[in-house]
Amino acid sequence: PRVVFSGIQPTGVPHLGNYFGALSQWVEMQNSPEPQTLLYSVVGLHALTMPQDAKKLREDRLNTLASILAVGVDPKKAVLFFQEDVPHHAELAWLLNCMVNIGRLKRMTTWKSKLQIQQNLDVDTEVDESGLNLGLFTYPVLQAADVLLYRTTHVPVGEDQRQHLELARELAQKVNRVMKTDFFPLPMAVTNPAKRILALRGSPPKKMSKSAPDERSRIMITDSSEYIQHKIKTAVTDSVDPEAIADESVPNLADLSPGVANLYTIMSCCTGEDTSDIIPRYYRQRYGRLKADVAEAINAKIAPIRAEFERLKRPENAGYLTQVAAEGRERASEIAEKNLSQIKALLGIQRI
Ligand code: AQP
Repeated sequence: PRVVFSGIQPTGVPHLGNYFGALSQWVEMQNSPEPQTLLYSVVGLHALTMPQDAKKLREDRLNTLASILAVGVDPKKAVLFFQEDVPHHAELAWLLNCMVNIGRLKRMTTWKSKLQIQQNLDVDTEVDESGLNLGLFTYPVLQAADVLLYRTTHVPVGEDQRQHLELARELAQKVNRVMKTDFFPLPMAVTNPAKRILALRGSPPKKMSKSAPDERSRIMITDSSEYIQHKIKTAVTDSVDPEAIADESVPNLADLSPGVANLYTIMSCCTGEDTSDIIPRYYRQRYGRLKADVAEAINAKIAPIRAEFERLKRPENAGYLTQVAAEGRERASEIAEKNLSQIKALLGIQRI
């Protein structure tokens, strides 16, 4: 049977990128008739690789758990837990750290872009590596540990996580080869490139992100209808006057400027309609109508999620969230304990 693992950082309320890129797949997989174990985790240890305010982090952990439930993850079907409640993640990460070299991690691009943000640099500027936090540098190893700990076969994630998963596969292969075992299955990324959502602002365009300083660059799954309208209205498009375009042929998504293409992508993710069916309805018109309709489509999609989030966050439901987390911790720990003790035995450091 397949084992599915995926995680999300408690760095803020999830946005449309997190939702379409990852969370909606979590829900989809949960409804598959295949025999499977599903593990979904709020990964606090990963959040600590960037500076965090403890009070905000405490709040965001609960918001993230409530968001996962609000989008429709069913804790009866999936093991839903906080990574930091299961210490085996950090322990396996150490074991895997002993099998990776620095050269391999240097080829990852995520630490560079996070360090650029931290050091306030442009994309093309060289970062000062001496300021690189060791935890941020080995983030992909911890992620490999998250996945391998449960002998995961499938990992539903956004497109940006592919390179990290590649490392998890390499490490699985390495342990299998060195220890002459087939203990680890090779985990497979389950991604959907059509669901990569860009930030609504900023140039050059980056992916929509929870921790980007400008809150208007992302739409959170709890935003009000008015706030969604405002953010979409002020989203960056381009300076082309669509009404002055002479060419009457309908463009492809790839021919459009990133900001405009992103609006079509978001609309398509919300309605399920293909972008090639949407574009002809708006092409060669000013962006106002497209933007109004995109905002409406987003609101229609997230209104029920927002309402459920608000319900779960009421004080009387705090006990329910604690209970979900406690049950998740117990179920995840049981699998983690069994697997990690086998891994330690393979490596020669089992209990005597
Ligand atoms: N813009 C995006 N489009 C599609 N998928 C995305 N994901 C993130 N951004 C987009 C996917 O969401 C899942 C959870 O992400 P994460 O919280 O673990 O960390 P992240 O990828 O670093 O996401 P953020 O929102 O940008 O957080 P911060 O700003 O804190 O780093 C992952 O599966 C990711 O692929």
